[in-house]
Amino acid sequence: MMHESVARALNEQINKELFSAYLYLSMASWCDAEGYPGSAHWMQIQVKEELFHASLFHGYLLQRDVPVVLEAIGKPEAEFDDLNGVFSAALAHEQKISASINEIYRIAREEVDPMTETRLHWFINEQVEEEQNARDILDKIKLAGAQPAGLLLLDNELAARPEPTLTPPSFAG
Ligand code: OFO
Repeated sequence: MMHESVARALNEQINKELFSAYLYLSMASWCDAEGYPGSAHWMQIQVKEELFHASLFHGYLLQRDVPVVLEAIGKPEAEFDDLNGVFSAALAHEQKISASINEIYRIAREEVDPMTETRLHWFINEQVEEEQNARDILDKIKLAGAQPAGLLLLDNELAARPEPTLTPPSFAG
Protein backbone atom coordinates (compact mmCIF):
# COMPACT_ATOMS: atom_id res chain seq x y z
CA MET A 1 0.00 0.00 0.00
CA MET A 2 1.30 3.46 -0.89
CA HIS A 3 2.21 5.72 2.03
CA GLU A 4 -0.14 8.67 2.45
CA SER A 5 2.61 11.26 2.01
CA VAL A 6 3.74 9.72 -1.30
CA ALA A 7 0.12 9.56 -2.50
CA ARG A 8 -0.42 13.22 -1.56
CA ALA A 9 2.72 14.35 -3.37
CA LEU A 10 1.80 12.40 -6.51
CA ASN A 11 -1.73 13.80 -6.49
CA GLU A 12 -0.30 17.30 -6.13
CA GLN A 13 2.01 16.60 -9.05
CA ILE A 14 -1.00 15.94 -11.32
CA ASN A 15 -2.18 19.43 -10.44
CA LYS A 16 1.27 20.91 -11.08
CA GLU A 17 1.50 19.28 -14.51
CA LEU A 18 -1.98 20.54 -15.41
CA PHE A 19 -0.98 23.99 -14.20
CA SER A 20 2.11 23.73 -16.43
CA ALA A 21 -0.17 23.09 -19.41
CA TYR A 22 -2.29 26.08 -18.41
CA LEU A 23 0.78 28.29 -18.04
CA TYR A 24 2.11 27.29 -21.47
CA LEU A 25 -1.32 27.95 -22.95
CA SER A 26 -1.16 31.43 -21.44
CA MET A 27 2.34 31.90 -22.88
CA ALA A 28 1.12 30.69 -26.29
CA SER A 29 -1.62 33.33 -26.16
CA TRP A 30 0.90 36.06 -25.32
CA CYS A 31 3.27 34.96 -28.11
CA ASP A 32 0.47 34.87 -30.66
CA ALA A 33 -0.83 38.31 -29.66
CA GLU A 34 2.67 39.82 -29.78
CA GLY A 35 3.42 38.53 -33.29
CA TYR A 36 5.50 35.44 -32.51
CA PRO A 37 3.50 32.62 -34.17
CA GLY A 38 6.44 30.19 -34.10
CA SER A 39 6.90 30.66 -30.37
CA ALA A 40 3.14 30.27 -29.90
CA HIS A 41 3.35 26.96 -31.77
CA TRP A 42 6.28 25.85 -29.58
CA MET A 43 4.20 26.63 -26.49
CA GLN A 44 1.19 24.71 -27.85
CA ILE A 45 3.38 21.63 -28.27
CA GLN A 46 4.51 22.12 -24.69
CA VAL A 47 0.86 22.18 -23.56
CA LYS A 48 0.43 18.69 -25.07
CA GLU A 49 3.59 17.46 -23.33
CA GLU A 50 2.33 18.69 -19.97
CA LEU A 51 -1.09 17.07 -20.38
CA PHE A 52 0.77 13.87 -21.19
CA HIS A 53 2.85 14.16 -18.01
CA ALA A 54 -0.32 14.70 -15.96
CA SER A 55 -1.88 11.61 -17.52
CA LEU A 56 1.17 9.51 -16.64
CA PHE A 57 0.99 10.49 -12.95
CA HIS A 58 -2.76 9.90 -13.00
CA GLY A 59 -2.30 6.48 -14.60
CA TYR A 60 0.30 5.51 -12.03
CA LEU A 61 -2.04 6.34 -9.12
CA LEU A 62 -4.75 4.21 -10.72
CA GLN A 63 -2.30 1.35 -11.21
CA ARG A 64 -1.39 1.49 -7.53
CA ASP A 65 -5.07 1.70 -6.53
CA VAL A 66 -4.57 5.08 -4.89
CA PRO A 67 -7.55 7.50 -4.77
CA VAL A 68 -7.12 10.38 -7.22
CA VAL A 69 -7.85 13.80 -5.74
CA LEU A 70 -8.11 16.61 -8.27
CA GLU A 71 -7.85 20.14 -6.94
CA ALA A 72 -8.56 23.48 -8.66
CA ILE A 73 -5.93 24.70 -11.11
CA GLY A 74 -4.44 28.11 -10.38
CA LYS A 75 -4.56 31.14 -12.65
CA PRO A 76 -1.39 31.33 -14.77
CA GLU A 77 0.71 34.44 -15.35
CA ALA A 78 -0.42 36.23 -18.51
CA GLU A 79 1.77 39.34 -18.80
CA PHE A 80 5.39 39.20 -19.93
CA ASP A 81 7.81 42.00 -20.81
CA ASP A 82 9.17 40.42 -23.97
CA LEU A 83 10.15 37.07 -25.52
CA ASN A 84 13.07 36.79 -23.13
CA GLY A 85 10.64 37.27 -20.25
CA VAL A 86 8.39 34.46 -21.49
CA PHE A 87 11.17 31.91 -21.84
CA SER A 88 12.82 33.02 -18.58
CA ALA A 89 9.49 32.34 -16.87
CA ALA A 90 9.32 28.95 -18.63
CA LEU A 91 12.80 28.02 -17.40
CA ALA A 92 12.05 29.16 -13.84
CA HIS A 93 8.84 27.12 -13.92
CA GLU A 94 10.61 23.99 -15.14
CA GLN A 95 13.21 24.37 -12.39
CA LYS A 96 10.36 24.43 -9.87
CA ILE A 97 8.83 21.32 -11.42
CA SER A 98 12.20 19.56 -11.28
CA ALA A 99 12.48 20.42 -7.59
CA SER A 100 8.97 19.12 -7.01
CA ILE A 101 9.71 15.78 -8.67
CA ASN A 102 12.98 15.50 -6.77
CA GLU A 103 11.02 16.06 -3.57
CA ILE A 104 8.58 13.25 -4.41
CA TYR A 105 11.60 11.06 -5.02
CA ARG A 106 12.97 11.99 -1.60
CA ILE A 107 9.65 11.21 0.10
CA ALA A 108 9.34 7.89 -1.76
CA ARG A 109 12.82 6.95 -0.61
CA GLU A 110 12.05 7.96 2.97
CA GLU A 111 8.87 5.87 2.93
CA VAL A 112 10.64 2.91 1.29
CA ASP A 113 8.55 2.97 -1.89
CA PRO A 114 10.89 1.64 -4.61
CA MET A 115 8.00 1.32 -7.08
CA THR A 116 7.49 5.09 -7.01
CA GLU A 117 11.23 5.77 -6.99
CA THR A 118 11.65 3.67 -10.13
CA ARG A 119 8.64 5.27 -11.80
CA LEU A 120 10.08 8.72 -11.20
CA HIS A 121 13.28 7.98 -13.12
CA TRP A 122 11.58 8.76 -16.44
CA PHE A 123 10.29 12.10 -15.13
CA ILE A 124 13.68 13.04 -13.69
CA ASN A 125 15.29 12.47 -17.10
CA GLU A 126 12.46 14.35 -18.79
CA GLN A 127 13.11 17.37 -16.56
CA VAL A 128 16.73 17.53 -17.73
CA GLU A 129 15.32 17.96 -21.25
CA GLU A 130 12.60 20.39 -20.19
CA GLU A 131 15.11 22.73 -18.56
CA GLN A 132 17.57 22.40 -21.43
CA ASN A 133 14.93 23.27 -24.06
CA ALA A 134 14.08 26.55 -22.35
CA ARG A 135 17.74 27.35 -21.68
CA ASP A 136 18.75 26.73 -25.32
CA ILE A 137 16.05 29.11 -26.55
CA LEU A 138 17.10 31.75 -24.01
CA ASP A 139 20.68 31.49 -25.32
CA LYS A 140 19.41 32.14 -28.84
CA ILE A 141 17.32 35.09 -27.68
CA LYS A 142 20.45 36.52 -26.08
CA LEU A 143 22.38 36.07 -29.33
CA ALA A 144 19.61 37.77 -31.29
CA GLY A 145 19.72 40.67 -28.86
CA ALA A 146 17.05 43.22 -29.58
CA GLN A 147 17.44 42.72 -33.35
CA PRO A 148 14.00 42.10 -34.88
CA ALA A 149 15.60 40.08 -37.70
CA GLY A 150 17.28 37.76 -35.19
CA LEU A 151 14.08 37.26 -33.22
CA LEU A 152 12.16 36.64 -36.45
CA LEU A 153 14.64 33.95 -37.45
CA LEU A 154 14.35 32.32 -34.04
CA ASP A 155 10.56 32.48 -34.21
CA ASN A 156 10.67 30.72 -37.60
CA GLU A 157 12.88 28.04 -36.10
CA LEU A 158 10.46 27.48 -33.21
CA ALA A 159 7.61 27.09 -35.73
CA ALA A 160 9.28 23.86 -36.84
CA ARG A 161 8.95 22.12 -33.47
CA PRO A 162 7.43 18.73 -34.34
CA GLU A 163 4.34 17.29 -32.72
CA PRO A 164 5.31 15.27 -29.64
CA THR A 165 5.15 11.51 -30.02
CA LEU A 166 3.63 11.08 -26.55
CA THR A 167 4.47 7.41 -26.54
CA PRO A 168 3.87 6.13 -23.05
CA PRO A 169 7.11 4.84 -21.55
CA SER A 170 7.10 1.03 -21.37
CA PHE A 171 6.11 1.13 -17.70
CA ALA A 172 2.84 2.93 -18.50
CA GLY A 173 1.56 -0.06 -20.46
FE1 OFO B 1 5.89 18.38 -17.02
O1 OFO B 1 7.49 19.08 -17.44
FE2 OFO B 1 7.26 20.86 -17.83
O2 OFO B 1 6.40 21.45 -16.39
